Amino acid sequence: TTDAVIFDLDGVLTDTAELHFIAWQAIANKLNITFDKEDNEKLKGVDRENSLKYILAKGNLAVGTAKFEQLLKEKNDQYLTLINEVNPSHLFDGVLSCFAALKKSNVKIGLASASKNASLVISKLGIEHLFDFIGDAASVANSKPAPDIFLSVAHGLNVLPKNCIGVEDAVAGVRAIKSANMFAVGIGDNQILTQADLVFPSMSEFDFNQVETAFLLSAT
Ligand code: G16
Ligand code: MG
Repeated sequence: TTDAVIFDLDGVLTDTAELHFIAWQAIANKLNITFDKEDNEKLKGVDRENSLKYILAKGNLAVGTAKFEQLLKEKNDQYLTLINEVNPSHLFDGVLSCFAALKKSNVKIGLASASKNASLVISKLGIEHLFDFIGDAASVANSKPAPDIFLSVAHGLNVLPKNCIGVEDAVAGVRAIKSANMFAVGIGDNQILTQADLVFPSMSEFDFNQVETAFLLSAT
């Protein structure tokens, strides 16, 4: 049985990648490191510290701890300014009807985002009341592709991981779901999300009946 569906945020419920991109690009510019859309793709689902490490490595730049912390803060300050503009119109099509279908089936809804700003974005989107549990990225030891955040959300929802379905748009996120021993639904390109058990091109195509059928079949 499906006890819960646990969603990723960026790329599944809304597109904050563009805002992360603007904020990281400002940092990279200052450091004279080129940072383009292709780089940003690689940072999807990657936590803040590891994203900065990626940018510094690209520029062959080493910085001390204090400078590293300052850059993280600068990036986040700008990101916070940008997400201040997020509103319910930024919610991806299909999310509300998907959540309604889950509620109707008495399936719990969880959030497993790598973002420490996830709760803020969720409230800006106007959907916080629809979640049974929102994971805290700051409290888990290992970020995606480690299973930690998905496991902590299952725990917070008081359900067993094997009865959970995870929904992700990033390769590292799908790996995290599979490592957590959950059924993985990918949102995006099935040529890229090859480890997912089922893939939909976007949330508007997410069909809970189809997901449940595939999940039940995979469990037998
Ligand atoms: C998101 C984004 C990443 C971002 C990370 C951490 O992950 O995809 O690009 O670096 O959160 O964000 P913050 O700096 O706000 O803690 P997810 O898991 O929601 O796709
Ligand atoms: Mg994502």
